[in-house]
Amino acid sequence: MTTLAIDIGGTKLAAALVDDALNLLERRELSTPASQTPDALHAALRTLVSPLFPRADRVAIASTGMIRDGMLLAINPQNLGGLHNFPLADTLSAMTGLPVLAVNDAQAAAWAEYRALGDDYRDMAFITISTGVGGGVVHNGQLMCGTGGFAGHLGHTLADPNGPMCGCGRRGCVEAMASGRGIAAAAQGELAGCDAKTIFTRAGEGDEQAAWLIHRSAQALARLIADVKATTDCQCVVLGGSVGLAEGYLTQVDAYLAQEPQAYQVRLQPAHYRHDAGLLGAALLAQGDK
Ligand code: ADP
Ligand code: BMX
Ligand code: ZN
Repeated sequence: MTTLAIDIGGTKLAAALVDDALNLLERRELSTPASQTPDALHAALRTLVSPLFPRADRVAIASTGMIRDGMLLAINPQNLGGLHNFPLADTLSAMTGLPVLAVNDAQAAAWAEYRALGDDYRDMAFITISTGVGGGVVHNGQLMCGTGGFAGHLGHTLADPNGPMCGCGRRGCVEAMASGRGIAAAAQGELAGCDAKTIFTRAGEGDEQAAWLIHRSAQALARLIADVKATTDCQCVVLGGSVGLAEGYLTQVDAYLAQEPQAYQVRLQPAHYRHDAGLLGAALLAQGDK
């Protein structure tokens, strides 16, 4: 069977045809529309999947937001151009005529990365540092989704009670400081208006403010990881997303984590499936693997 896997992020939309052996047969990518209207997302998804779905047997979606009964409910609507909710499964079902499974992007990625770890692992966490900060937890071999889909939203735990407002309505979330948007939002002076990718480039060129913004993100991440270790006693934490996978980032997080007491130390590694972890995790779940 061939799965049309779709990954809906705050910055980019990706889609790929995936076979049962998890090979990516064809992959496409578009920017996520910044409009607040569901119509814009609908149109972008149609453009993305139209060339692919005639060759697919089912659809598997990994999407930013809390996914409940096939609906996308934003915790942080700012990450989706202000869009609060969107009928994800119904939209793709009407568009393709195929059966549809939808799951949160970080939960999906956690499952793919857990399966890539091997038999010695039962407890792990995946954290994406991307437009937002998302998370997925596998506990005793089971992917935690929660009764309402909110489980593992690690980016909305508290980093600093005096920190910046988060788009979820809470002050000082990890996401508000450590995510791509959080890094960009704190930039001042000549870096004001730059995105996180540009800030990483500037840090590489020796810009002190850029380096400080990235350190602040890595430090918030390390504290989050120590909290996750204390909550789940996970055997490893896998980092993904374009910020999480950026050169040198994981090493900085690891260095901050090393400053925590021994009990909070945990193995950190980059996502085995790199930027495709969400796509492949959704495909695996649609294959009935869980
Ligand atoms: P999404 O959130 O849509 O899944 P990404 O994982 O690509 O997408 O994350 C988008 C964020 O990552 C943006 O804030 C962007 O500026 C930043 N980014 C993209 N590429 C890089 C890079 N090479 N290095 C550092 N940050 C990056
Ligand atoms: C936000 C939240 C999570 C998501 C995470 C990473 C929304 C719309 N999204 O915390 O559900 O997993 O961002 O998403 O509330 P990404 O767009 O950075 O991949
Ligand atoms: Zn928040």
